[in-house]
Amino acid sequence: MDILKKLQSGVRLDYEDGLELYGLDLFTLGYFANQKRVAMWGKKVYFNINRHINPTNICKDICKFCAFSANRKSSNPYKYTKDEVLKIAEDACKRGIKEAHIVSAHNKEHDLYWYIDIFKEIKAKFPKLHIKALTAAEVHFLSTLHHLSYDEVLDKMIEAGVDSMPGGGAEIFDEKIRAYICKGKVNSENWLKIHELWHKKGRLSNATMLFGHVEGEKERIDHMLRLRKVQDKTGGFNAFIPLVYQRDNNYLKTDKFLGSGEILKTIAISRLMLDNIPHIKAYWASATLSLAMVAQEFGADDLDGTIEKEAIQSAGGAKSAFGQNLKDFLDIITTSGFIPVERDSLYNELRVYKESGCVVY
Ligand code: V47
Repeated sequence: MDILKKLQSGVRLDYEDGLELYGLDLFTLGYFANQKRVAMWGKKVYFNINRHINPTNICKDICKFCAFSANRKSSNPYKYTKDEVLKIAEDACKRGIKEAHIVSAHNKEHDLYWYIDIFKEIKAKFPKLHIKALTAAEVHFLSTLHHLSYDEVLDKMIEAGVDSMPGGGAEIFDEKIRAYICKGKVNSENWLKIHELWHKKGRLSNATMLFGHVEGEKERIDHMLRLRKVQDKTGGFNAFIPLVYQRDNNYLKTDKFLGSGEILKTIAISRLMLDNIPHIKAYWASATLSLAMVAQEFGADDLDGTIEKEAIQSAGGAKSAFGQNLKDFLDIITTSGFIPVERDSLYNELRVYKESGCVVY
């Protein structure tokens, strides 16, 4: 069957189909991805009110693409104390933040028990605050540090109050590219295994893909299909997040500057290939808010959140350091002809806006 017929019939697409999709023109791809998006979510655009907290940037690993780590060109090593993290969480809660997204570098001075204490204290003080914390790369680092199994680390996270896991550390699963860009980090098989174990404990998580560096279309499709396979087994991924590579202040040089057409194509293809992952997040911090909004016409249905303080993409050159205010979200979503929907971290709808500032429920 030719690829257009496959898209029309809605059959599941395989690896070869994925590669063929890149050969289609942007608007054909957008048409089919948008059809799926509208069938699933109508004209709703999801976002949440969240706060990123990155307790340290001192890292034992050396990922070529990372500008956040203190090993990088603009080294500015820091390590928050527990009191500093608690204060950030407390201030954020006063401003109405509903999710703390806590991820960090791999630093043995911030060991598992350091995090466990923090999570417990945050949960005790702010029981309604959703804690989305520790990437699979951190889980791997902490399990190695303490000679604990992944299961044991995940159980301790749950006991301490972690609600969901973020999708970071996935980068690109292809082993050759991974060895080149982030040797020493959790391998692909273990990244997927950790999420599968987490899902089997009844918990949800997200999955990212870092693209626009030295990988190509083949590695992107392969990455999506490895996620789809786990999702077939567990159903535990809430959202897929294609992260646009930021090129400044790091050691991963690329010839190309990823164009907006290629970004939109990849987002549209992810909507078409990942037929079992409910949400596709166009992460405004890495794609820019304007392009993330356009991506809502190309298969995405989510923008991520207000973030307040963004350290990873902005270290690499993105204009995201100070987050995004709620009014900007509401304005850009409504003036683009979509319906803003504030969600919680698990995609339960909290507030649907009819037009900027006007709450439907
Ligand atoms: O894993 C690092 C990426 C990720 C660069 O789960 C870079 O809801 C672009 O995972 N250019 C961390 N990306 C961020 C992340 C995330 C963000 C928002 C929401 C969620 C979620 C997860 O940032 C890392 C890495 O892949 N990253 N350096 C860079 N130069």
